[in-house]
Amino acid sequence: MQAAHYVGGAFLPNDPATTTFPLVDPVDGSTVGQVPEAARETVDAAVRAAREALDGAWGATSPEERSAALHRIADEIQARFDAFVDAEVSDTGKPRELAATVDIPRAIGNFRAYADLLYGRPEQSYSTSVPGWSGSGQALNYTVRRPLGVVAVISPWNLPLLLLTWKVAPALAAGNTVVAKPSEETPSTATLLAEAIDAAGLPAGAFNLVHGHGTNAAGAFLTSHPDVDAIAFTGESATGSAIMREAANHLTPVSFELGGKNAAVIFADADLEAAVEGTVRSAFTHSGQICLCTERVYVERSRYEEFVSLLGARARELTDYGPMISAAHRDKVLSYYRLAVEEGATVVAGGKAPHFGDRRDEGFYVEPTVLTGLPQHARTVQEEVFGPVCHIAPFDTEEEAVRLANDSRYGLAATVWTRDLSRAHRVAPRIDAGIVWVNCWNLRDLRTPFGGVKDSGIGREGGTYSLDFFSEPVNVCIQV
Ligand code: NAD
Ligand code: 6OD
Repeated sequence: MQAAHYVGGAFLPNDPATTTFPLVDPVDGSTVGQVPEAARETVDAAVRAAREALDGAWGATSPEERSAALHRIADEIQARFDAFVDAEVSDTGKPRELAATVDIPRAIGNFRAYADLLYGRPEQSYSTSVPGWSGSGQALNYTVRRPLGVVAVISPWNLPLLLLTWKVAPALAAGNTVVAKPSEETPSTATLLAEAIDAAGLPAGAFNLVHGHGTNAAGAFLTSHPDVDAIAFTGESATGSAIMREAANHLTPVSFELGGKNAAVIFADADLEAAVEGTVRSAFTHSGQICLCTERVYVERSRYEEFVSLLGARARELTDYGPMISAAHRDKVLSYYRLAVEEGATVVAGGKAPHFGDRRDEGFYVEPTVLTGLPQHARTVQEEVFGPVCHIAPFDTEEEAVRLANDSRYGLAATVWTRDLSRAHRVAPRIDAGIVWVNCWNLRDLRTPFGGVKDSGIGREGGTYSLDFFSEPVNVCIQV
């Protein structure tokens, strides 16, 4: 899969003069391709193309036409399903089953959901009466929504197509044009998406794609661009801060989905087997490289030892897991494994790089790891690792459990495990997080609000929340 920029309805040729950087297979560290690095002029051309499409063919579309276009994009992804799975697996090293059951179906689902959500949005209207007004004082007020304009979409490497389309679909649905920059680590499914959008027959410039790095490169050229009307970003909290500083210059609105240090709270009355299996999924799916993954587990003291022993055993059993995205990320995760020991942790499972005796030994793997024994203020308990690791600590009361779960600069997601319905209703809304799952994890309904509090984000996406962000309400007042 050869990554390419897609600007104004055409793929830009990768000629010998194009600056490129290597695409690395995280499974064995080999170089599998070259990715073009967008110069500032390429980003400018993409923004220009997006502006022209907004003032032209895409800007003139009706909601019905946009809905049909989004369904056609979904059809085109479906028609290339295997190629999308191959590309996602190749870029990330994630298990094929994960890409085939989550990443690519969800990307299709994102387009279908917003194609359908375009309808049935109630808008406000008021019959107004202002006594003493010099005219009739009678008016009809109603609200119309119009697109924000040219939207920059910047996405990370962990769920490359899922998270890119999570923003591109509602942005297009609301009538905006898009310039997207995927992570430099995972350019392939984004390029295939441009092919699918091209085949779906969207007007030139409605969707544009540039590849490249973030800092002082394509990402920053895009987010600091004076003709970009909104920025939708998913990635690290520190990157969000950097982008916000740039956005401040033009007062560009932002929607941010950022980092997490998510807590699981397991009460003694929980179905412990379900809580263990749920925590295996929430801590180790995609080797912990999902922003929603659990890194802090709090278990009521009477079941603590039992839970630690069961989760440790399950972590040691895991064999079919993928690598970290890069050597740098592997090194970061391993540095946290070492730090945890320096901070006094007991390593219940994992704690190092595995040895497979095959080509994966050249890749970027780390073992699924379970830790105990750290104080709440330890860096390993407070900082996002973004790897397959969780720390387990005991608690004695419901009050303490809530306090520990909330003792974090992050607030993205949490899970609560209990059979006591009243307790579930009591505890869930007290946790500082945008999403609280009870007796499950990552069960998604695309109409629900998605996002985080504190350092985990700004705003909410999903359902009408995304359509609201990507559009501007205009009040029309007609005297009658
Ligand atoms: P990252 O912040 O390093 O990069 C994300 C994207 O931003 C990439 O495309 C990158 O090139 C670009 N970028 C980097 N610096 C930039 C700059 N100065 N200006 C403009 N663009 C810039 O994140 P990552 O390492 O790709 O992803 C992992 C992080 O993302 C973790 O912190 C994880 O928690 C977070 N994440 C959050 C969510 C969520 O929904 N809250 C989802 C997925 C990942
Ligand atoms: O499921 C989603 O819609 C979503 N935005 C997931 C984010 C996962 C973070 O890695």
